[in-house]
Amino acid sequence: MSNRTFTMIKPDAFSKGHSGAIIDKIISSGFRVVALKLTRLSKERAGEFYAVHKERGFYGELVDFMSSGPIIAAIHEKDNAVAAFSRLIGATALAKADARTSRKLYAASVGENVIHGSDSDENAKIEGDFFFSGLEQF
Ligand code: 3AN
Repeated sequence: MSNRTFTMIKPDAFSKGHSGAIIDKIISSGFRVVALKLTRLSKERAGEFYAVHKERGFYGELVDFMSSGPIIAAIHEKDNAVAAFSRLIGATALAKADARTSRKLYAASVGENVIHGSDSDENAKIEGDFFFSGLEQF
């Protein structure tokens, strides 16, 4: 089991002023920051990141939203990171998100849900490599 996961704090977190609180919660929950950057996705790069969802009805909306403003991309480390981070941010289906998770507190909908977390060790590596390179030594 890998001890790293990848996250993006999404444009809605910035426009609503919640990005700082979300990062604070991640760090105070014991995740070490391996890499972190404030950046922006072009439509093309957002489309590439979410290519696995290309056939889904919400793909265009997702690409537009994710390229609409700044994001923070980050890699975090903790024991059993993927599962621990998923619990921390809350379920995609908001009705199932635990109280006090970032999604329960701040998400407006299943699409505009303030934060992404990798769903497997394999995807954490692929997604982290999409934004960062040369991190093996850290
Ligand atoms: P997650 O990334 O939370 O595991 P997925 O993999 O089902 O969720 O979907 C990827 C992303 O696509 C979600 N984080 C969400 O932003 C967006 N998304 C999922 N379902 C919808 C939907 N019905 N309408 C708009 N966006 C959606």
